[in-house]
Amino acid sequence: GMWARVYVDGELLAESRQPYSQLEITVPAAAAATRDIVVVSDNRFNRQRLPLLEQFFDFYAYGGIFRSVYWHELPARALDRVQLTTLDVASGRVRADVRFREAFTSKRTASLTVDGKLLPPVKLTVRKGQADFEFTVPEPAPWSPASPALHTCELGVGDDAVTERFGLRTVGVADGVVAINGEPVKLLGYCRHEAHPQFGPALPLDQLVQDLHLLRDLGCNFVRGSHYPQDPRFLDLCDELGFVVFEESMGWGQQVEHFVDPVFQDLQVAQTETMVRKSYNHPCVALWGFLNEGASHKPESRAIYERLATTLRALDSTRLVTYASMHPLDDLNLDLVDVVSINCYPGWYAQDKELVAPSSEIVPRLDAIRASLAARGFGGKPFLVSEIGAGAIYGWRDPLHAHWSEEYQQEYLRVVCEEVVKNPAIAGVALWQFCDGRTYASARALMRPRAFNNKGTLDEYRRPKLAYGTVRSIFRKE
Ligand code: ADA
Repeated sequence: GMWARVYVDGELLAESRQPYSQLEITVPAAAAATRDIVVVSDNRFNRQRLPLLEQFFDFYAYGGIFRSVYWHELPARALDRVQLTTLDVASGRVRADVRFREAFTSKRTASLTVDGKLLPPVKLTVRKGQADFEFTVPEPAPWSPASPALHTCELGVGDDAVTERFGLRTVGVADGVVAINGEPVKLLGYCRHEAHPQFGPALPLDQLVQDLHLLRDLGCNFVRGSHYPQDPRFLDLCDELGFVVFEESMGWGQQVEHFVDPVFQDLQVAQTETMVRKSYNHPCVALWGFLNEGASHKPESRAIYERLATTLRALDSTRLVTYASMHPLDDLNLDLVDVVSINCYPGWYAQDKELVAPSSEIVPRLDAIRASLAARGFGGKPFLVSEIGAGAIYGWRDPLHAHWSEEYQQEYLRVVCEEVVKNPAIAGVALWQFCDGRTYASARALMRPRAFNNKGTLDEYRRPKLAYGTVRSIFRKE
């Protein structure tokens, strides 16, 4: 976070320009018994060095090392990953795409162990470091939110082996909503930032577990990882607990000046590729996204939106492509997506400043957005409310239910959740947001008291606000 250089034995080996992404470095062998690794990280804003990050983002760009660091000692022609794709859920038929770390061409015999059971050896024809084959899981159990069964596959080639955990499931669309294994699933959940006052973005495992237990308690089955790929351990837990995840590469409100910059474009594509390569075996991930609230209503946005959608589909055609748009009435790129995801804040950033009861704006606004989408030919795609919410300062109670009071937020989220649950035309919601999070006050000081985004249903220490019980009772009934 957010930019880094890695030196080994005093030599610069790598530079990281993809915040929240996995960085892999090949360290050359050396005779010395001990090695010296230095990571220099910097979270200052610098458009040239780090074009993916901007000062106007509404989340704090923490510095330092966010995620676990691993050292692997690898043989020559080591395996990289095995991408597993469900071909048939019922029979447990799976396709395995094997990638080695070197682009060699040869024939190899691999050992294959699935769920601890040794299957017959596999003959691999490796071309430019890639091979594929199919196998059948001996005792297949489908993955679903209600029953998140997982399988493991260990592939051994020569002196190397990799283990991948995966789920047997398909993602599609049925009855205007997202479907897992053909079964429609109404998505009820939250947007979540990886942040905590004591840990920054480097959350201990216990905190990841607690976050998911709170989401489960709230009756949620869905998380949008805003606005960057979440910790891989969090996705592991989502796999285990049966959450459906919308994973997106890092973006926030980028404009035409970014879209026309070739360096920005290439990095945007590169970080999106890294995200897919890291997450493809997580059954929890059902939706791929990018460029949260970019200027998708401008013609100049077309090229990069098209490139990103194409990149996602080329790397993984088994999931749904979307992006969170804040331009529901004039977005120019919705033909590219499988799911229309709309961020909107009726009754918070109120349209009508005179309104006495701002929450009365919510349902008419959602109806108007859907009508406009239908009129433009997007009515057949699932409609997901990818953000909606209102701010409340923890502990601020007010009998007049003023803006920023817990009561105001409670009433707001009640109206939203009731509408989402009862309206079959809404595929789901990712409420904004799970918990309060540190941001910058520079550009919007009067909208971000404490320099926090205060729209959490919990505060930054995960203390529930009044709305918690309200969301919980509505979602849990569903
Ligand atoms: C946007 C944005 C969020 C947050 C939110 C808000 O929708 O995607 O990150 O800034 O607005 O609180 O206004």
